[in-house]
Amino acid sequence: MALNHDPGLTTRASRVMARCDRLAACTEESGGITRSYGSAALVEAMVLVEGWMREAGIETRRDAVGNLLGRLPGPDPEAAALVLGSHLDSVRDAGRYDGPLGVLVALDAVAQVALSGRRQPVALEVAAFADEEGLRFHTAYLGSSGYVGSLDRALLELVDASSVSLRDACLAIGGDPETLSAGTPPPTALEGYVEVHIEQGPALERLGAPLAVVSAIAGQSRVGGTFTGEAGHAGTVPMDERHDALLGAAELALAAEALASAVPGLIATVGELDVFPGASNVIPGAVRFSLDVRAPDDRTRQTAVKTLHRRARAIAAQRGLDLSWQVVQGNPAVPMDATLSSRLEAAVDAVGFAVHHLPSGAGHDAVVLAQVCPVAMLFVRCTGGISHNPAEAVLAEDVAAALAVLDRFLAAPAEEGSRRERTTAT
Ligand code: HGY
Ligand code: MN
Ligand code: MN
Repeated sequence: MALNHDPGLTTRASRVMARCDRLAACTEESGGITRSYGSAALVEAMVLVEGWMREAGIETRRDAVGNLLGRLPGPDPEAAALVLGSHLDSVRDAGRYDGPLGVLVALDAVAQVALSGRRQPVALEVAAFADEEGLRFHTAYLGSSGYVGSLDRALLELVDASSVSLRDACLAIGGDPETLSAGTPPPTALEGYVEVHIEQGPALERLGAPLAVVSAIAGQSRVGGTFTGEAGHAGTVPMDERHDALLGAAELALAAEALASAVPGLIATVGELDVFPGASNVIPGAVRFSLDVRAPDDRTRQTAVKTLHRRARAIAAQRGLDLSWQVVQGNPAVPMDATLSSRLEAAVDAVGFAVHHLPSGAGHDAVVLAQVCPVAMLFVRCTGGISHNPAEAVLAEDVAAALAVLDRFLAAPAEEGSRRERTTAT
């Protein structure tokens, strides 16, 4: 079903895309999009989005970890809020839609409610989370964890590659570390969380469909470690006398690939290798690595992390290396809430699209919000399934489709509410 007959939606979709382009210019590295927690680039992006919220008559605030929140009050100031949003931070050399599309579609849909003057039974809160990717401090979901009040205060002492603490990054983005873990809205104040996000995979393109309702989010383990060997002269140390840390890390990366290729549903990636001292004529003395392991089934993922830890120890022993290994983060697989998802499905159907369901291999802030309220997600097709890559792209008509679905989704409770009022009134 093409929505291009609705000029309003087409115009709104174009505005969302233009705003994604504008946010893409907020970057800490020229020539690409990089926006990490606490960076001036993220501050700039937050200021832009806050301006767009205020233009729409939405009250804005920042919370203790620096998230930007825009609230459309409901009839009862104490009423729970339905939260819609995503994240504004990015990975390194990112695409422009991973995160911002979800924030800006949510903002546009809530702005539409404000414009309509329609009474909502609950407050609507647009959340622009300040850190989902964990690029700078290697712990994902800092923003949403701070929002729900589950952020471990010990993380404030983490330092980045330039020895800047997470505490200072929090202050730089307008957060207030001293009040962290108090939680912005007490968990009881959330009616639910809905996140629109690009699929970051090829399934929707293969289906020829613009949207899908997410069924579950895969569990994720993040490991940080270091192989330490012996730096030496590349021209003089015989091959059989070396303790080359990089070769240890390379063997681990290949072992992770082999294991994940053999176990159904398992995905494993060594995404980072920092080589020390990092000179062409020096045998690597130490290599810091990251390992990302995911699976829809938690037992599969946890077993894989243990297997790879054993393998890493064997590689270190065989090559005369030391090994440090730390599971930095572990998030269980998260099923989406059936009731909230069925409301999303009904909206997709009512707008005239087939209702598809997809699991998410990527992590999302919904993983954290699920700790305190029902969550649901809507995927938007992305070109070639490409993401975490500057080539990330979406179609304006698919953005229009997502807007139409959110409009319908937000209208439904009001109708239900008024239906409830009518029945009680009669
Ligand atoms: O890593 C992820 O799955 C997400 O992009 N944070
Ligand atoms: Mn994302
Ligand atoms: Mn991402």
